[in-house]
Amino acid sequence: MLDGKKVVFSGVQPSGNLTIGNYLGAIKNFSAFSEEYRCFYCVVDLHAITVRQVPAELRRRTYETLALYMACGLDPEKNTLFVQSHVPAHAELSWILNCYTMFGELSRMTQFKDKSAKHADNINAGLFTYPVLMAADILLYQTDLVPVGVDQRQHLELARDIAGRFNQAYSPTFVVPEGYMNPTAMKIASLSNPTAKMSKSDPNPNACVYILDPRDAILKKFKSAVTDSDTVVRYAPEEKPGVSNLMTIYRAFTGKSHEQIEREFEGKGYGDFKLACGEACADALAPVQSEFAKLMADKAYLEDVMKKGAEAASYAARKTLSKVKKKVGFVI
Ligand code: AQP
Repeated sequence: MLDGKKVVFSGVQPSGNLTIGNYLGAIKNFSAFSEEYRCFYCVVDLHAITVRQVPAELRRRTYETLALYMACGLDPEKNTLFVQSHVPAHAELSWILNCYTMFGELSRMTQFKDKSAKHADNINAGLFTYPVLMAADILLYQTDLVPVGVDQRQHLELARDIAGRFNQAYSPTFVVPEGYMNPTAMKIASLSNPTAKMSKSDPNPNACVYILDPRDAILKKFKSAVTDSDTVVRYAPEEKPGVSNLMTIYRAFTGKSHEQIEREFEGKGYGDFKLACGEACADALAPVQSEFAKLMADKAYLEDVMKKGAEAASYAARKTLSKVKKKVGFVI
């Protein structure tokens, strides 16, 4: 609890152009918590450097990610919006928690295995200990609820284990957080390979629809989405992963159920369905894109939001960090 409210924390890496996976699985859900919870939404730039970034692009994307948070409805007066590297407590707690996390636990993380395979020339220690930094992000704010996509479930479980272990070794210190996964958009798959996650770092731009893609690009990407040789729009994730993924996306943008979608496209081909998906997506993203353009035109305002956010986050984070330091026996 902070200020008498339960706490929500989540973050997005500025590691590429944000996709509709990031939007539907995470950011779109964030504003629903703003009234009832004390919300911290972070641009996790420390995480982003676990994979090589071009410095100028990382800097630009950090502003863009913050602007996208706001364009997606996060009011900086009601939510603490900040950049991870502006609050040194994240890195400090991460080091301490490293000493309470087992090598074996980190070795089992599937994201580490996937990213090591993708970046075989740069399997750095940061990539390995990424989940510990994520645990520090969450635990610093005594977070109750973490809205994330299903790909983060394993990391969240580890954060819970680390919190429990620390609490057990000393005395209750951290709130053990729960995940919140939007049941309608836990995992958005790639449009080119529907058995893989849509990922902003995917080198194939047709695999992803980016939040900032222009309307014609969105329509084109949906048109070329991989489906199957059948013609029936039916939800069957194992048998028809491409069509089922498009149905998940269409449902998330329109609120229609799978049954309604199946009825809507009965007797029609995939062409009509893909066009409807593209239009629903482009229509939903249009207001986000125009708000984003306005925000990006005012860098001073974005910097003011970052600064105020970092101050508010640091204040909350320091409380937990000094508690932790005392418990482990540091002279403070
Ligand atoms: N495809 C997805 N479907 C549903 N949710 C998703 N998220 C990411 N992809 C999907 C959710 O978006 C939030 C922010 O993710 P992140 O930036 O911290 O890193 P990530 O999960 O590794 O996302 P990406 O897009 O795949 O980034 P890269 O390519 O840099 O690794 C998280 O809540 C995540 O669950």
